[in-house]
Amino acid sequence: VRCPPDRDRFPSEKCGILNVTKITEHGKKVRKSWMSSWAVLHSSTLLFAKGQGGGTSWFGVGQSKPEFTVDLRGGSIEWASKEKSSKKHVIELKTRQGTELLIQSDAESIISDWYRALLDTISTHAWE
Ligand code: I3S
Repeated sequence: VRCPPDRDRFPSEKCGILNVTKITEHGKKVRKSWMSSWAVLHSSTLLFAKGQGGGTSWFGVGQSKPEFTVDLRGGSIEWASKEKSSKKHVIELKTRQGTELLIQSDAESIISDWYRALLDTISTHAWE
């Protein structure tokens, strides 16, 4: 996995391509729309940017724009139940702002690493 080229502008503890969809926004259910996205974890922020052409471009560098950022402070994660998605290896991420996301990868090792990293981040920033 190639990480963002501009490490000074976009430093990251972890990054990679994941499948992601919102399921709730500001407490309201929204229609699922899975997309493949660059995920970048930096400090207590998780940022998703739509990849282009296999992930070589990066916002600020190519045309892709940041899609959305998630503030992990006060958030929570769990493995999603079967009712939430028919996909394998799905993490449900809830934010304090009332946004819920599903994050998925077909590769178990990749998603397990993300689970650990997100849990670490959430624990570290829980009381901010
Ligand atoms: O929870 P749902 O409604 O079964 O989610 C599926 C739908 O979002 C579906 O889109 P359309 O209903 O717009 O065709 C997606 O293609 C599926 O991937 C969603 O289910 P999974 O189980 O893959 O999260």
